[in-house]
Amino acid sequence: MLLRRTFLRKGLMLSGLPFALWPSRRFSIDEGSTPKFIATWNNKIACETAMQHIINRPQELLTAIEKGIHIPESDPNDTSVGYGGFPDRTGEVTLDACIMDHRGNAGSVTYLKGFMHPISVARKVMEDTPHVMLSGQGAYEFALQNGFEPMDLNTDESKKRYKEWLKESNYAPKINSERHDTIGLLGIDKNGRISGGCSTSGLSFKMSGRVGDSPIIGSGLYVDPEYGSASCTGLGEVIMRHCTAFLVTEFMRQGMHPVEACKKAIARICKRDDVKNIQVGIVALDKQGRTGAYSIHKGFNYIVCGPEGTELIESDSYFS
Ligand code: SD4
Repeated sequence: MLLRRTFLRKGLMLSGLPFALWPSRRFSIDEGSTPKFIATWNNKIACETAMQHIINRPQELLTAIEKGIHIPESDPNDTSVGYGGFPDRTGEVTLDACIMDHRGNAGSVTYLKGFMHPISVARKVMEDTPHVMLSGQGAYEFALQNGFEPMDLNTDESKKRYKEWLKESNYAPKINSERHDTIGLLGIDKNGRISGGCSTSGLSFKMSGRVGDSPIIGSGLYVDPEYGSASCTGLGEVIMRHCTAFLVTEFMRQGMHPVEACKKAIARICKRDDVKNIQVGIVALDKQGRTGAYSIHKGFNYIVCGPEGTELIESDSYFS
């Protein structure tokens, strides 16, 4: 019976479903029911995969998150995560990911080449090493030693787009114009334990060696085991300078609802930075199972999957 309905809000359409217009706040997926998952962008299958896993194995929240994130990581058509992610300006696909469990343990990999599932390598770093973060060659060797299969992450499409990009070699990330699909996936189980993960190939055609916010604990992801979790997407350089995910969880710690916490963090960014051409989107989930999101500009959407069903929601934004 779980996952029995899929809802749409503000007229956004999910694949294969008839168009429907749901006024915001019409249904109660946000009212604190558990288990629940929330993800950046339209990562519907990832969220539902996580949900299905926790229904079958209620104790495995972290594995549910990991399995959910595997979906975009292995999707060749997702050009901002894992296999098929657009390369940097030297033609290399380099991946960033991190994970945090319900105790606040953390693992992360940055600038990882040649493996489809950086989220699983990050989890191994968390569980099997005395460190939080491994980078570049060291992360590569660690993955090899732990049985991960090396592979070419470029697809015909990503090679083609890279060749096209080389003609002008112009780097200017624009609001919502790239296919932004970086996944930040947060979850809560029926015992109120929260965990999260984040995975990306970063900005398309970035400088070689560039690392974004997504693998940085407190920037692209943070789990405060006592109060809530947050994950970010958008221009990593801005997200990192504001320690955005940590900031959101601190606001929840002060008693704010996840929506208010995301809104306040975005307002902080907008006050200090020139954000005319910069997009940042945040999702948050608190210890009571309540969700929220907010972005700088229109165009950010997110998925919530709970006992009532799955809902794709268009985020409210600072600029309308
Ligand atoms: C980064 N925050 O590497 C990521 C990009 C992103 O959807 O979110 N893309 O800066």
